[in-house]
Amino acid sequence: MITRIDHVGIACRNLEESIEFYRVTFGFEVYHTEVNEQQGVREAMLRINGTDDGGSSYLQLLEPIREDSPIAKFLEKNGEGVHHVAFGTADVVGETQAAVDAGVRALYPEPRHGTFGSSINFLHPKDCHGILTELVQAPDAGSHGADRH
Ligand code: CMX
Ligand code: CO
Repeated sequence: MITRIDHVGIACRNLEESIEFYRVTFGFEVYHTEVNEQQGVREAMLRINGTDDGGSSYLQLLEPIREDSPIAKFLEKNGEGVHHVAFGTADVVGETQAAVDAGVRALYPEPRHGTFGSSINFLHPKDCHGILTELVQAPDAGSHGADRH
């Protein structure tokens, strides 16, 4: 079951400038930052609200750390903007399989490492009406999907 919008991923050219924009304009504060080498990003999570499944919803600001990364390629083609939408679930393997069974391509055969040590997979944007869709299982999703800081 998908239980929330976990985050909206936003491609940024300069992480600090985007963080400052969201702070000044909306009052959002940085909740967590990390570098994900595998995904080729430096990222900041801005927590927007908690949800009734014990998780939260975030904006994920993403700056590329490599020219061959998906975010660098996206920026080159489209400029800054919404890159993907991520749904939260307690069962990323099961939800990915359900989407595959419905005819949607998953990008990875097995989940990979995401923010906060979560498990993630992506569904191809061409099979999702133009939206790159991420599925996220929080590290302790078995006991309520709560976040780790
Ligand atoms: N949203 C919607 N459409 C997208 C897209 C996106 N984010 N990225 C690519 N596309 C479209 C392109 O516009 C293009 O369409 P056209 O053929 O009509 O022009 C098509 O998909 C192919 O695009 P591409 O530029 O050639 O890109 P690739 O096929 O090399 O890569 C994708 C696309 C989705 C497979 C790749 O970006 C990927 O593997 N993404 C998953 C990993 C990721 O995005 N990591 C960063 C975030 C990490 C995190 O959330 O933690
Ligand atoms: Co994401």
